[in-house]
This record gives sequence, structure tokens and C-alpha cells, in this order.
Amino acid sequence: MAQNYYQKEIETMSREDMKALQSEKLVKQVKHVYENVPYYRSLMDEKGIKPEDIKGIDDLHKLPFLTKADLRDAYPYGLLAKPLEDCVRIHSTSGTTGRRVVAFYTQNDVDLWEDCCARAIVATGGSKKDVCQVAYGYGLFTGGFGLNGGSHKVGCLTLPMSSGNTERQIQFMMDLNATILCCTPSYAAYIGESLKEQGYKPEDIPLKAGIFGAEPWTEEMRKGIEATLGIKAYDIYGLTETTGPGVSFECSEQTGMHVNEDHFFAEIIDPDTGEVLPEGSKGELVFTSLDKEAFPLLRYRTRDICVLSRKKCSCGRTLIKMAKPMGRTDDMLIIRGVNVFPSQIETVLLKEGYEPNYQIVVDRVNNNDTFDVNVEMTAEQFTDKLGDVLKMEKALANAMKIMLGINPAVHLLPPKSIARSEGKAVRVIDKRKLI
Ligand code: DLL
Repeated sequence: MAQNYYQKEIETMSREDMKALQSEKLVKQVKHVYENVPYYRSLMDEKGIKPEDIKGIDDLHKLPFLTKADLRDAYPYGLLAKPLEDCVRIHSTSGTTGRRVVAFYTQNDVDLWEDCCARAIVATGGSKKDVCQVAYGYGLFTGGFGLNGGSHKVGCLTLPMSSGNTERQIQFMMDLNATILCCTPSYAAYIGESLKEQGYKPEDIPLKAGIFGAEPWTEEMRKGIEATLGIKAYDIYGLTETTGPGVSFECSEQTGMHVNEDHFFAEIIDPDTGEVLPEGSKGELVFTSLDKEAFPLLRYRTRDICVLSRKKCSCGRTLIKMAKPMGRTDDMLIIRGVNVFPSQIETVLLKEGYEPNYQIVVDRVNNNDTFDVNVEMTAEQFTDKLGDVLKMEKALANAMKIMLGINPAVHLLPPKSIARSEGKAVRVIDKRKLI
């Protein structure tokens, strides 16, 4: 693919120039935060750090971390670094535990965020000739508005569909010849399934690329989506706290996501000790927003487990790359003492010929963990012969045992019996309430 860039100078900047740019921005940012956010000032004072101690990016490690707990403590305005009247938008996390996290944006913040999303769209080959169907949710969730803004900046014809109403998604896609689809990977897989059911073959579908993120997905799932929709499927990463989607994005090489490191400086730390780990190590991803004005987080611990790499990329971008997140420090399940990541279950399912429509149910009965995995059969696999179902369940449980080291109880269910998600899929039901 001929390479296109949205902001070539930044995306292909030399290492030295990028470091100088990051250093210059960091010095300003620390001063801005210290002067305008009392919460952060006291964290720095506690550590005995003054803005003058931060002379460049090499001094970043001196700053204290910020965690989700800090964000909840400071809810709603405690981390705001600009007067409210300078803010033009808020977004928020779904707030499954405790208080919500509310992020504020000035117009400049919205602008830089949309630039990041535009870089992601252009990296898939997108241009003003494209029709970009945005099927992420619009609203407090950042997915819809983020990709919508990026699509406008690129000049695509934007279809602001939001998530859901799959019939209508398909009608618009086919009637208006959508060429780029933006949604969660689980919704992309569902749209693909629905198109297939309606008799569409990959070559009938006008799409050429998809920009999928907001939840973990495996390489196997990527291959499945690419085959059903006849597209190239690109990963995109981000979190509400830093802006939303577009903190990093995949290019034609599809071997990890380039971090927009002129705006977000990435570090990998040991989640237990907080020590910064060298490039290539697996650990917790930490971001510093270098030029966000309203809600500028310094050294924010994402809880995403990840690896960073500066290996040269064939796309020509010099931006550092992050691997697909390998789970979260907090979504890892410990079942009967064994660490289990939902992505491992997904990998087994896809390898064994199942669709990634599953739900893990964990409970504790008589002080013992129970571990059930409900899995949907595909229409082709479906049988109501009990003996056959038992055999298939046993084979799948064995494959999971090999991958995980513990034995789940696998329950095969008829096709379409697990509720489909229009946003992020609910993969884990942990009834143990261990925290
Ligand atoms: O999910 C922002 C987003 C929207 C990203 C659309 C990409 C596309 P939150 O709801 O705040 O923000 O959730 C952030 O989701 O810390 C990761 O654990 C997870 N996540 C996001 N993107 C990916 C991805 C949006 N590509 C949290 N792969 C993050 C794996 C992802 N996990």
C-alpha cells in the first residue's frame, strides 16, 4: 500500500527531534498542572518535586503516578486545569465500579484528539474519497465522537450511525457504499455474521477497511472479521482519561499500534514496584498527556498490560509502537490460584473452530472456585444429539485445560443464545465478589 500520512512531519519525525519536542511540551505541561491543579500540586509537594526539577522527558520518572482512584477522589472537578468556561465537552467512562470518571476538553483538546483519529483513518488508506461509517456509540463514550471528528478532518463522507440497529447499519452500508467501518471488534463480527446470513459474500460488501478497538481482540478474531467482511481490520486504542480512541493506531504492517507520542508519552512500569522497565518488557502502560489543556494527566496508570517497541516499521512512521494490550492488571481472573485471561479462552475457541461468542462465569461454592464457560455453537456445528454435544464439550474443555492449566466446565449453547453486544461485549461474570 502506498503510504499516506495525515501529519507526515510528526509521524515520521527523527527520534532526536521527537524527544526535543516531548521535552519542551513536558516542561510546559508540568508547570501548567502544578499551577492550576491543587490536587496534583499536593501530590508533587508530598514527593518534594517542583516544576523546575523537570527539565525534559528524562526527568519524567521523578513525577508521582496518578491512578483511577485519584480520578474518583477528584470527581468531578478536582483535576480540571482550565476554567470551566474554557471547556467545550465532557466524556465519561461507563463507571461500572465506584464513581464515574469525567474527562473535560477545551476546543484545542478536541482538535488534537480528532487529529489523532484522522492519523488512524489515513493509516488504513483512508482519504476524502471514502465513506466512513461510525458505528461506535455516540454520547458520553468517546468512540463515536472521536472517530466522527477524525473522519471529518480527513474529509470522508461521515455516516454517524452510532451503535445498534444492525438492519439499518447494513442498509446504509450497502446503499451508500461505506468503505471504512469503525466499531468494536465484537460488533464488527456481529455485523459480518448478519451480512452473511442475509446472503452477502465478502465481494458484495463495499467496505475495504475497519478500525476496531475499545476492547481486547485476538489475531484469530481479526482473521475471521477480515474474511467475512472482505476487508483489512486495523486496531485502535485509547481511553477516556487521555481523550478517547486514537492514543495509538495500527498501520499497514498490522504488528502493533503507533502511539501518537507527540501528545501522549508512553512508559511501561512494573505494576508492583512502579519501576520503569526497558523497551521490550511486559508491564503496565502509563501515559502522560503532553499538551492537553483541560484534563492533563501526568503518569496515569492505565492498568493495561503491554509491551513497547521502537523496531523500525515498514510504513515509515517513527512513532513508538505498543503491542495489543495483553489484558489488564485488573481483568486478569485468578481461578483456583491460576491466572486466566479472557483472551486465552478466545484464542482456544477460534482455534477449535468456534465463534468468539462466549461468557465466562466464575463463582465460589463451598470455598471452591467454579469456572464455567458458556459457548455458542455455530449454525453448522449445532446438533441436539446429547452424546455429540457432550463429546464436543469435553474436547473443548481439554483444549482449554492445555492452554490455561485448569479445567473449565464447558457448556455448548444453541446459536444466538448469548446476548449480542452493540458496544463492548460482556465476557466475564464474576460472582465471587472477592474485593
Ligand atoms: O474504549 C476508547 C476507545 C474507543 C478506544 C473506541 C478505541 C476505540 P474506555 O471506555 O475509557 O475508552 O476504555 C479504555 O479499553 O484501558 C483498554 O483496557 C481497553 N481498550 C481500548 N482499546 C483497546 C484495544 C475506550 N484496541 C480501556 N485493545 C483501555 C484492547 C482496548 N483493549
